[in-house]
Amino acid sequence: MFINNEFVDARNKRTIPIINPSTEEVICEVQGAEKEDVDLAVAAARAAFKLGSPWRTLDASKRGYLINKFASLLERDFEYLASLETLNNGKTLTDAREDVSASIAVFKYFAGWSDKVCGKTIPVDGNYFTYTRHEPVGVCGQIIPWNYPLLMLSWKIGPALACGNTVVLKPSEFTPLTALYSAQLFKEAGFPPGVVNIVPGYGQTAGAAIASHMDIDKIAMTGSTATGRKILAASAESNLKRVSLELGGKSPLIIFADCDLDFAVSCAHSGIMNNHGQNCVAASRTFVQDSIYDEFVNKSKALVARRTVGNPFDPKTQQGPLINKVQFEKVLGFIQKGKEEGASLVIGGGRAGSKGYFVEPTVFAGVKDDMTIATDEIFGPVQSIIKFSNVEEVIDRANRTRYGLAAGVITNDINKALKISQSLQAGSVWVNCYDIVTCQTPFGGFKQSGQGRELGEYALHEYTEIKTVTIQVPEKNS
Ligand code: TXE
Repeated sequence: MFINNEFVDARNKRTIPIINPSTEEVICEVQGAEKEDVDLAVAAARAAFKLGSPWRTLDASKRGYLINKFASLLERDFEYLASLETLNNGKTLTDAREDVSASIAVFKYFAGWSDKVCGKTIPVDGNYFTYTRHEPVGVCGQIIPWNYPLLMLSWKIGPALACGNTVVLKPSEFTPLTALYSAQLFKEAGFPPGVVNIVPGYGQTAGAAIASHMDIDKIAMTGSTATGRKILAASAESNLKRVSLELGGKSPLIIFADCDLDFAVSCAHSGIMNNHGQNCVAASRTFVQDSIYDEFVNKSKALVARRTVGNPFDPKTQQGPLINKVQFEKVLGFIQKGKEEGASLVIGGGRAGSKGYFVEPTVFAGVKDDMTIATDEIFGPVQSIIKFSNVEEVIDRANRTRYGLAAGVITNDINKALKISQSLQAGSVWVNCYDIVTCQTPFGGFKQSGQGRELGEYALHEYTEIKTVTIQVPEKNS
């Protein structure tokens, strides 16, 4: 683990085996942080945050310079990072390269914000001069998942550093390798010791220790809704640390008969199949208008039949393995449930190959709103195609979910697009496109998909405290 700019062992020397999901073989062992290791990392982050410390007294523009320097080191080690991500996560090398590019963009974007986080002067009543300061929150605990390991690190650490915080980040116990590799790049870029600390470890131990820590000021987490609930409860029961959560989804993509059908089929296909369906905004409920339904299903089947599954390092591969045995069995369990509950299996539905956690890309038709595959987050390459007839009905059905992360609509009718985008309860709505997430735009969920927003200017609010300073003045003039 990386504490105070040094790699150190866990106090109790326990390690975690890291598995290659393509082969089920152990790549290496990493240190498994527990509470006492988290305590050390928090102490380092707290010391780095002390008033008068090198980090607190650094010019804001210099923070931006260091973040940019770090981004340039990611660029230098681009191929290594992409390969490491593919080895550890199983996503295709093509996708891993996109993730590294996107992570670099996120760091560069937030580097630019470093010296632009400003307060206001406010014309208050009375003889007072009042201004606000946007101060860093302090020590930030950050817990990230396994589906986009480096990218999630960038979403968390980028804005935290831009605003002047210090960080204790726990990568997923399944995918800590790119986080550990980039740890040394923070040192190389010139960040003072203790500003960024990386503690690989299990959720129930290291994660829980972060969530309930009395000396962590803010926690940001991406993962399941169940874990999000635990984190909120731990905050309430410890020190009421600030909490931002990015959780699960069951996002609707609504396709009207007036669309360009081939485009809609391909958009819906990549909307659910990207990253093997292990994507919080996966278009996991494909609503298709009745008059084009059968043709849509046939074309979706044809597209899935051509999808190449296999070695993620092969440039021809479009889909690698799922992340681990638990997810593999969970996804196959959902497929079984879909069949039992009466959905019609159009293609796929089984394991692909005999080694590694590969699942065939799968399409279900005839899916009803109350079937488990239409209500629960599957997090696998399973498309559920659902029939609808009109605008009012589909809005109501699309919103009937506990989640609210994302949604999409495909139509050539601007009025339908506007009505749908106003009516859906989702943090992101895409019209005639899907899964367009950029570093400049806020991202987060309505309802049980989370709290707060990441990316864009909005992310800065999650990483700053606002202080109002009021000074008595002898006389006030307009
Ligand atoms: O998630 P967890 P899992 C969803 C998806 C998936 C399901 C389960 O539906 O099938 O969650 O995945 C840490 N205190 N998403 O079990 O457990 C954990 O170590 C503190 C959606 O892998 O939520 C990891 O670092 N931390 C999602 C992180 O939480 C705890 C991405 C996420 O793991 C903890 C991943 C605890 N008690 C899964 N328990 C998305 N929104 O993109 C676990 N963790």
